[in-house]
Amino acid sequence: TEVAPGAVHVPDWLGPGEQRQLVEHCRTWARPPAGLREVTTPGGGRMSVRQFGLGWHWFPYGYARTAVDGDGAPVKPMPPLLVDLARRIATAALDEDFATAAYDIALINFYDADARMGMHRDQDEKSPDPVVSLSLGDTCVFRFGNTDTRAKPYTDVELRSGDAFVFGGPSRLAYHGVPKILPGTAPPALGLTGRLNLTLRVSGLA
Ligand code: MD5
Ligand code: FE
Repeated sequence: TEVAPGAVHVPDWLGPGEQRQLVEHCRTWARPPAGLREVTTPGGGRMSVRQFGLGWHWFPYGYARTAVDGDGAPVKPMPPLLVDLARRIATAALDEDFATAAYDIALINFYDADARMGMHRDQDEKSPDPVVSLSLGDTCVFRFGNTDTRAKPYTDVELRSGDAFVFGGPSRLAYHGVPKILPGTAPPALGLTGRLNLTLRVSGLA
């Protein structure tokens, strides 16, 4: 379903078995060193979403190869399985071939029942290639806005466990956020309380 030009929701991209495997991988990747951590904003606030990176680590507002605002350890490598997923999903969703695109970042966000992500744009990547998002666990309300302002108009979409979403073309720099998690909606077989979101990106950095 195309929500806006270049913004495509692909429900149920991952089957139940693939979702379980990916949650297991995330548990492993989230362990120290350079594991899941809290992110502090330049204003001294703390994001309610906890996060870690593979390939690169994001901090407000840039990328590093070490967990600069965490334990300082080298970031784990970008797993080939995520590179492959990103290339296949972007190619399936958009009218362009991303089979060799240089996906080199996975940012993995964990939302508990009360976590939110405010409206923002992802503009710390130097490449225009699409961002591929995968959702696991609890359903969320995802708010897709517009390119000009963080205010209305926007479209609210529920993202469920196993869904993919691709942000490319004119939607690559749109404002977006996660105003709400729907607690207790994760598939029971996942054994996950809360929501995991993987965003697969091309840094365009050396
Ligand atoms: C999430 N994550 O579900 C959200 C949505 C983030 C982030 O926003 O930065 O980690 S994935 C959505 C996304 C990524 C890049 C561009 C756009 C949406 N977009 O243009 O709407 O945890
Ligand atoms: Fe974002």
